[in-house]
Amino acid sequence: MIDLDGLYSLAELPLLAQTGGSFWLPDAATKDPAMDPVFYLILAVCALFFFLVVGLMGLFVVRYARRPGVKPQKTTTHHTLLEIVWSVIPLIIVGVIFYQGFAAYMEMQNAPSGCYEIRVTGRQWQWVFTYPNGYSDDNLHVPVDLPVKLTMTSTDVIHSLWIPALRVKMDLVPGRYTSVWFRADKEGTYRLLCTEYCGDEHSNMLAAVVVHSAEDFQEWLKGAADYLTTLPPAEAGKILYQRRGCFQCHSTDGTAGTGPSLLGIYGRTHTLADGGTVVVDDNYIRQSILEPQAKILAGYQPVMSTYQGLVTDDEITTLIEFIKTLK
Ligand code: HEC
Ligand SMILES: [Cu+2]
Repeated sequence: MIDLDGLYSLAELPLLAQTGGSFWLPDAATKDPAMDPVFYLILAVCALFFFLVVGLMGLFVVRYARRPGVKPQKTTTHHTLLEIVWSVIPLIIVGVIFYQGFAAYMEMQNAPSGCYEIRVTGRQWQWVFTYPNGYSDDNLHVPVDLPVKLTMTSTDVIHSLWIPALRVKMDLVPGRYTSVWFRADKEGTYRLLCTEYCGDEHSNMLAAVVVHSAEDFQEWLKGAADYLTTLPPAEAGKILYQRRGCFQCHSTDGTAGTGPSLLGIYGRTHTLADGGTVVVDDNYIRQSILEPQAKILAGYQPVMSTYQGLVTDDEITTLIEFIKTLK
């Protein structure tokens, strides 16, 4: 039996504290983020009008309060110049905000050519980042100074990728692709959150963004998948069980969660929701991972979505070996 309080626990996912930055925005890990000036412009306009409106209101309440013995006088009902002024000034302000916002939005949407591309899959409740060499990780590793484009989709419900330090935020929608791009210009580790309420464990749908120097990144990418070949399969499977988020629904100590515990299931005969039975063997586990909806265990909801494309055959083998050790 492998000790599960090892390295790869959820508690380890860095809930990195915000450092630097202003009261309003965290320190940017990217040069000249397009949205910052727009944000401060809108904030300034709001603050200005807040004090103007509330200030005048207070002044008028005092100045024009009803007093005994003073009769209300007939006042002007209409003042063309004033009306033009209070229409045109806001129109100009709104026009400026629109222009600034639209320009920033276009810059955020249109990725430059030559981006480094990473595929992102959101699922309940885990991020999976797949690199051009086919390796998938649960954290986002990127090279510094290179534009990176994320092509994203979801296997279940809508999720939303948010990296405050890089000023990007975009929904992941099942059945279609969305994308964002950024260029990190400061090495370091930043936080990535899901910002679309997506079920029970939404608040734990976190990941780290690790910005490496160009050489470190290549080094990391070469070595990242090594554990699959260097560790015994069952231990590699234990790491994958954490990295692919199986632990969020399946315990290894016998307690049932969203999904059944994986403790001691190997070799047992299970009853399915349709009344049939199945022996838990390698093929059944493989099918449970790739086509979870094919055989539903009695007493559970069909909420596990497919890992098709998110685990390789070798990875499935290690997961099976890991499940076998859970006795
Ligand atoms: C969102 C929650 C969720 C996640 C994440 C999840 N599963 Fe499941 N899984 C379930 C549920 C619910 C069932 C039972 C219903 C069914 O059979 O589909 C199940 C069933 C299974 C079964 C069959 C269990 C049995 O006793 O018959 C296996 C094996 C399995 N999952 C493996 C995995 C592996 C491996 C992962 C990670 C790669 C994983 N699951 C991720 C929810 C989840
Ligand atoms: Cu989510």
